[in-house]
Amino acid sequence: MSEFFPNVPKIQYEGRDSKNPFAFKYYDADRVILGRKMSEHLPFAMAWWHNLCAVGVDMFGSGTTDKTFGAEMGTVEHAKRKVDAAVEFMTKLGIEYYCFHDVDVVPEDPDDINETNRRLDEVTDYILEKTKGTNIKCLWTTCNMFGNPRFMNGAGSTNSADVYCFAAAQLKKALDNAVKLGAKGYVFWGGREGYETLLNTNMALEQENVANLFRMTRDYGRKIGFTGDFYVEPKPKEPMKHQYDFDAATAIGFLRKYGLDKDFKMNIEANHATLAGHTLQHELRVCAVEGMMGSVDANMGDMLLGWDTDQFPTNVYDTTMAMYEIIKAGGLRGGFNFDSKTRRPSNTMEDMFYAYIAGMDTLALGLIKAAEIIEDGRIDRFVAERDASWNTCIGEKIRKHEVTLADCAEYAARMKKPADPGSGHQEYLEGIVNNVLFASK
Ligand code: XLS
Ligand code: CA
Ligand code: CA
Repeated sequence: MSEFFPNVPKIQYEGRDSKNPFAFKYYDADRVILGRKMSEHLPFAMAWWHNLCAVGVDMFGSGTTDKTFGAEMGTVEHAKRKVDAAVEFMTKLGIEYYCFHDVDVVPEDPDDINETNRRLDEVTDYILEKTKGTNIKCLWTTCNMFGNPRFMNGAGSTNSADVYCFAAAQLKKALDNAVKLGAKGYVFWGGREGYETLLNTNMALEQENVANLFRMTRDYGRKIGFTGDFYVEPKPKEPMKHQYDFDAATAIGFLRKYGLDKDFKMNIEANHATLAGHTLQHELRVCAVEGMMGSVDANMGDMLLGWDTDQFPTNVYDTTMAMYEIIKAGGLRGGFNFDSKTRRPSNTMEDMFYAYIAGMDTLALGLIKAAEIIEDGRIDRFVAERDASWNTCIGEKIRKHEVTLADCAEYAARMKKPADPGSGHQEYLEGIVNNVLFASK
């Protein structure tokens, strides 16, 4: 079979001085950082929907990119050519994982879910056949329960029990496919699980129903031998005005309320973090603190735009602080899924490679720099010193619940006035980060 990307060679690591656009400057898969290979720190994944399906349509204009891959769009033949293109693309970049929604891999039959499921069987068989003998595998799968008009009022949070059952049917099939493809995870992104107005919304009922759908999916998955993680992917808004999985803290609280926190972890997307008014680092820190670090949707937003632009991550400062959190939490259970799309005018096949090379290199550089910050030790030392009072006699007693409020007040009365708590030294610490980032070695 002829190649889909004939102008692109296998991408190799050539180092930071290379000017070759088809080479990694920082991602060196076998290089060992803090005792693990870069490829182990950074299990990269390709998002089927952006890379193989999206053609550059936006609200003001039609597609700019040809993703026909030599077949008529919307046919099973085209679905198979996308599999071929995926394998070539991933092999050339050395990417091991892929992620997909059910309707990314097959065209949905508008009238009969049984026909959609038959197509899913055929094309997932084809994925298995084409990836046999390679190291390409499924990171996570998910269902598109937001695009079709039947989901306009939600899927798990819909007002219609019939639509809810339809969502359940898609979930059941997705779990079957997760087991078939050996996926490490299943993602719930609640695109329509929220509301436009509380005037027509019974929030208590809707949240109860969403939890029930999570529970039934978990039970079915475990029954058929799915041993991976279930993930919730928080997002505060878009498409809905308010989405129930607003941010990591909200989603984790929800899972705990319904006793689902053992089977579920978080899938944190950088662009969703900023839409929620947080940094990616903040969302990852919440996951680390709560023991819910799962997987990452690697991308970035634009601070001047208030929506989900899904740009490739090219901001080294952000990836450094993200990798700092991830390394300290012991790594990801999942991987780094490039839920990113090339800009509409970046419309050549080569642009898809430039984008992935830039994204992979930016995460690799973030990893290198985060490891340097940790090895440098000044920031960790400062935080430990800042909190030193919690290791003193009174500090320890408070932490161990050995004193009452009155005991603390008595201690304060004896002191008369507390000692100066000490400077936060923020600018000094920011200077250290810049020093590590930009000191040339
Ligand atoms: C949309 C989400 C979506 C999920 C998977 O904003 O990022 O793509 O990752 O359904
Ligand atoms: Ca995402
Ligand atoms: Ca997104």
